[in-house]
Amino acid sequence: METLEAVLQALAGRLRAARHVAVLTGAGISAESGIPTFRDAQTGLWSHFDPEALASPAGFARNPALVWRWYAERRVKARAAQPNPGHYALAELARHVPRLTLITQNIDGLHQRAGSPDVIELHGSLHRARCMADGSIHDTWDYDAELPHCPDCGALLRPDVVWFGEMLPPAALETAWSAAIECDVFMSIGTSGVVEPAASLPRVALSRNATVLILNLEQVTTARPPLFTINGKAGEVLPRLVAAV
Ligand code: BJW
Repeated sequence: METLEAVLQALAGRLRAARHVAVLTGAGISAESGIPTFRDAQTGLWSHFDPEALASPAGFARNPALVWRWYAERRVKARAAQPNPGHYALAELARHVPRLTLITQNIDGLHQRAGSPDVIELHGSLHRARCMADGSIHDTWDYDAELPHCPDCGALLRPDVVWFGEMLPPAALETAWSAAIECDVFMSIGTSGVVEPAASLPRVALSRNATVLILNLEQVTTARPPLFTINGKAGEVLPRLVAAV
């Protein structure tokens, strides 16, 4: 079995030669910032809440105040959290490769706060709300209201996130899909890889002969070249990888 150092050196070589690197991140990269993941059995957000009830249009229609309370708690937690070495390492990597497309399923804004430019947010943002009537986007709203309303037209606002059964933002999905098709190296970091269409992106990259890394605390797939897998913490592994580039 190859040592972690050997895998990191091999990957660093691929990254040095790459013209385009694509990175997909999930809840795992923010875990070391203290933000609970979705599916972690002990501490995951969804061990306390029913996701279908909260992260779906039907759930919001049924109990908008409960859904808003869930997102308000998460927004406060995200604002109080700090980016961790994993977020910073990806921001640093962008300065060492000709082109890096950073795609995230996270809605916490921590990549941006770590200095990553042009983050592709596949599932929206905790830090925006959307008017239910005309779709207008709001960066601030009445945070104290149990049910915030649009300052322009008075209609109900909703979190500007993507719930189950909803389409992803078309431009973000197209950019992510193109990056998976075109990149030389694709890194999937801290995601369980069960939620589509994001889960398909590493497979698309692999089918186009990119080098693919799956970095996760747990075993999520079997290694076979050009697929690298590393079981470890993103906040520990990514700084070592970027230092080797
Ligand atoms: C660490 C770590 C450390 C921990 N270091 N690692 C095709 C087949 C089947 C179903 C579908 C399909 N196409 C579409 C669907 C339906 C559905 C879907 O995928 N369902 C699946 C559950 C089966 N998809 C959709 O509905 C999507 N819409 C769509 O496709 O529209 C068209 C369409 C609709 C209907 C039918 C067909 C087509 C929309 C998906 C939207 C997902 N939204 C959410 C909520 C966003 C807002 C919010 O945050 O509240 O996005 S759900 C939730 O899951 C959230 C996350 O972004 C997403 C992914 O979770 P993630 O990031 O992977 O987190 P975890 O917790 O699952 O994993 C963390 C991982 O980190 C773990 O593996 C740990 O081990 C690891 N880890 N610490 C490294 N330190």
